[in-house]
Amino acid sequence: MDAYERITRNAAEVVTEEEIEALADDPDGKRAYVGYEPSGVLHIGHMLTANKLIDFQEAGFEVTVLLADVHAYLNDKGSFEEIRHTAERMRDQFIAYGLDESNTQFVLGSDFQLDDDYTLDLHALELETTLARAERAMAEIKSGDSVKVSQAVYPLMQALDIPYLGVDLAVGGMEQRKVHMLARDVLPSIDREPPTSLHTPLIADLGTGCGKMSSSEGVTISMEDSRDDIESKVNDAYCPPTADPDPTDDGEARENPVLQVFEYHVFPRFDAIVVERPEEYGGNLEYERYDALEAELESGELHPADAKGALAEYLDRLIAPGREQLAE
Ligand code: IYR
Repeated sequence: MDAYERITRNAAEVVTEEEIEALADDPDGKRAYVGYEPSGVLHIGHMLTANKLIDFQEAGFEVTVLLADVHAYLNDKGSFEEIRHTAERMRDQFIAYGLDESNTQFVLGSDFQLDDDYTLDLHALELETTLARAERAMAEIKSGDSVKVSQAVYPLMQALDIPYLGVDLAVGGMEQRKVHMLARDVLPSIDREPPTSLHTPLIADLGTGCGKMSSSEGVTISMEDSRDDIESKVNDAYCPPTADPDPTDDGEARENPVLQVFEYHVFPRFDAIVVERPEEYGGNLEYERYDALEAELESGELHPADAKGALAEYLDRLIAPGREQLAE
């Protein structure tokens, strides 16, 4: 797999292909980043973009992880002291998960976002952006109740992080895309380059196959889960024998989250997947590619219960190092 293929595999969107191709061909000094609001422990949402960062490292990029303490504060996630404490604990979990320690720079937002230059540039962006635009950019990150001024400042700071961190490319889930589009539009107004970005898909809730898997609602998998927790969550997961299930009776779109977790979490991190089956049921199955597993689930060769057994096993392997690290 060449650098471009590795970087863009499993991406829902890249902005733009030409820019990413040029970066992939650039021999050195290229940098990608993701920002995370610090929260208790790493969960499957963090792991999805972390997988992408691992792809970037394998393609020769340097990687920055922004532990966005000021953003979490603006998003009402607790006192500043609590958030900062959480941020420090997250670093070790990212390393346990598989980010290459020698090539990952961890930066706290408050290390540079409170500096004079940053603050003045932020005010310059505030002058260039309508409230309505800032609010729209935030719609998928924070929704509901009445909008606070902090929610208008938040996406402008996220845009400004890109030049201040000196990175070439921003990675995030699809819910971050409007912030990155805002960054493309407004940064040139303060003489900064429009940034390149890459977005990972949203994965449906494990239990229902609807909506988006998140730590705040529905079923999620985190580094705190024991092997038994993982097995029971995966056993209860929605997994019809198709990658393209029908909508619910209420017309809500559904995905097959078991297949999605195989595609976006398991296959990128293992060379081959073995599904264990007793001899009388045909013996073990081995897959080197996600497509082959999906095709055999569709054809009936692979039973959902056996797919779930394998999924729990491989998720546990991904989570075990972080779980051990948390226990220290
Ligand atoms: N908005 C992100 C957190 C975040 C991401 C980046 I990239 C930043 O530069 C700053 C914050 C979230 O929703 O978690």
